[in-house]
Amino acid sequence: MTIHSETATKRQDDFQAPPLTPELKKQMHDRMVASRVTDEITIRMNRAGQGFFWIGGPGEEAFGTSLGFQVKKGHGPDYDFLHLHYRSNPIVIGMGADPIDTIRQMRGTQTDPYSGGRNFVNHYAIPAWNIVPVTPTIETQYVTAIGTGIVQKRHGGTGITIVNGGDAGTAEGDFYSCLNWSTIPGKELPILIIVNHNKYGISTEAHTIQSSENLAKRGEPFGIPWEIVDGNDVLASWEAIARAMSYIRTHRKPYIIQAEVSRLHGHSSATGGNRVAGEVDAIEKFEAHMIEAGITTRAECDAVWEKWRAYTRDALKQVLDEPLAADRDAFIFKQTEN
Ligand SMILES: Cc1ncc(C[n+]2csc(CCOP(=O)(O)OP(=O)(O)O)c2C)c(N)n1
Ligand SMILES: [Mg+2]
Repeated sequence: MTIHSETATKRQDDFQAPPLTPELKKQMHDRMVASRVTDEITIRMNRAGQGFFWIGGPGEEAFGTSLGFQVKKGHGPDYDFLHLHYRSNPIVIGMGADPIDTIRQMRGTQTDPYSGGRNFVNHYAIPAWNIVPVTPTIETQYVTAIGTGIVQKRHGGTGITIVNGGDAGTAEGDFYSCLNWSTIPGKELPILIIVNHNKYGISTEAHTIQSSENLAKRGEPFGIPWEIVDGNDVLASWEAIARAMSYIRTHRKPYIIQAEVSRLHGHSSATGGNRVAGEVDAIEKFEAHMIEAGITTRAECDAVWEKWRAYTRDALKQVLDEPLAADRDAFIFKQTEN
């Protein structure tokens, strides 16, 4: 692990992340599998004509769940605000969201609590947890994050703003607006700026567009501490997030994490949604670690997969009987009501 800031390094030298106990690891594994299985069933729904477009986060479970478990969850400026993107289901399911609600949004039912069936799947909006509405426009979340960052700077306390997005999006000006606004002298903002680097923007390979694979370093001229972490590794992700959060909660200043992640099913249903060979699978990696450490067994892991597969199968059956969003719903669930 290398942290690229003298201030952060000095302060964080003796930093101890909250311990990842065996029990916590098992709970995290459970939510990682829940998230993956939810992606798998929503991909199948798309294929079966039961939902019209799929996009999600298979491959981002290690980093996302590590984040979801460390969020200070609640409503209002004393708690963390989350400005997420369409691959953030591991974070939200990690925070405790029920997979049936993701299936509802995929189906477009009135019972979808995030948008009443009016938005794409994995486009969350959860007022009780400060999850502001996810938009399909990439990178705009790095600008809305400034708003809650300002509120929290003025409010004080330990609540922070978390913004999450992809590598290609950092080429848009919104990313730099976030760096700029969060480092105004004396008015720095408590924002955890995350870039999930999966090496693609839809079908464009990052190396054909970006001058460097190191996007986090772009915070350096702004004086923002940054680090790059293996986002497929739970232990490394857990520690990086803990370190960053501790810095931001205490100093009320921004911090950048670039998480190297896999993209296990391509971009979305627009590119087919098939499983991609040759990418590291974070859940397989975590299971190997836990089995090796004697925390769990292969049979126990299989039981977790089977539990969530049965749960999501039953959930889908239920959701297929629920009413679809209707024309009249166009004027309810407006963002102003969140
Ligand atoms: C403002 C805006 N421009 C373009 C698009 C089309 N678009 C959707 S996803 C995407 C690529 C995003 O890549 P990246 O930021 O790396 O995130 P990833 O999907 O790889 O997680 C683009 C260009 C969009 N949704 N919004
Ligand atoms: Mg990408």
